[in-house]
Amino acid sequence: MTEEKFQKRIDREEKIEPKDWMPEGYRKHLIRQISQHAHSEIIGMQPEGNWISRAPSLRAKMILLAKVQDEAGHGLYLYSACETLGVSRQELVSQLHSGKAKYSSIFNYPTLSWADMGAIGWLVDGAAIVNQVSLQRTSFGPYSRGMVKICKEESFHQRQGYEIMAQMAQGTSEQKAMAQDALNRFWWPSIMMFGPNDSDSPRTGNAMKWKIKRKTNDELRQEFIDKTVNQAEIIGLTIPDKDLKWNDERQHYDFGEMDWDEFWSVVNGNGPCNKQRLNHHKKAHDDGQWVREAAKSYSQKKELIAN
Ligand code: BYC
Repeated sequence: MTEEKFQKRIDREEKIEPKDWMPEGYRKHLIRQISQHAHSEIIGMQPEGNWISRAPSLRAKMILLAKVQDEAGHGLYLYSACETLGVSRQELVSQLHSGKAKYSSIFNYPTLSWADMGAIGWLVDGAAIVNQVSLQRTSFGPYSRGMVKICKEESFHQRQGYEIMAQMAQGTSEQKAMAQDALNRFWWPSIMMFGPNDSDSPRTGNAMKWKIKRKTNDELRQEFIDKTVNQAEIIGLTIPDKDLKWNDERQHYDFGEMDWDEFWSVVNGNGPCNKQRLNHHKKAHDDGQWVREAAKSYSQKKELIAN
């Protein structure tokens, strides 16, 4: 098949499946994006895992524990989808460890208080949903199907975060201040999750042509902001952006400029927790070596018996 025929399949909205012919660029683009998405889910367990043992009630602890486990599951769906493209899990993990593969910048910020669990669920999962709802229609079958499952769980995550924020915002003045402080620290990093502006996004052109991405970084960012402003107002918290203002003509909120130096510094490995996150992952991976070896010998033994 030629690239031209492949493009026609994409334009007809046909899903591309792992054994179908695909241009090498399409395959590589998907491996990059899906693996970075998987790494984000797995590294994303760390900031919240930090609070499991300090959750303020048994109910809160059970919910947080379930949420963090869900993130592990999302990572596994995504690694499996990525492996259908002919890359091994081992290769993907070593790309993460060497710094070749990125993961979402948001997980390089520390979680300093219980309110941060609220801010992450509300804003980070909220931003992830906006992005992932659009990815449900991505052109690669396994990625698209994975997104459908993930979105269902993600909307529960967003609600549990918003519930924490709403409760704290209605609590004592100290609790309200904690919620506002978490919003102040997580607002801009959440906006940064959508990536560079379209004019500075080298990957968007091919991603849109191949319908891997269905909406651009700026379109999704605007969607997230439009939907979140009202949620903040309902619970009486203030979004830390003095330029945030409804624009009647555009029928969207106008908003301020992100700190792009901070964004690129975090993306390039120099955020507040980049080293800590990666070192923790490397250690957990090394500590798990015996489990992988045991599983391998067990399956070899089973195969021997079966033959
Ligand atoms: N952070 O040309 P661009 C979750 C990189 S986790 C880091 O716009 P693209 C959750 C980008 O990779 C959800 N890097 O690229 C888990 C590229 O570098 P490379 C995570 C970023 O791919 C636990 C370069 O900058 N979601 O829900 O078109 C608890 C140029 O960018 C970032 C996904 O991964 C960033 N923020 O667009 C709670 C969604 N932004 O690869 C929640 C899937 C950009 O050329 N991914 N870069 O070296 C995507 O939708 C897209 O890949 C992105 C970037 C929007 C992230």
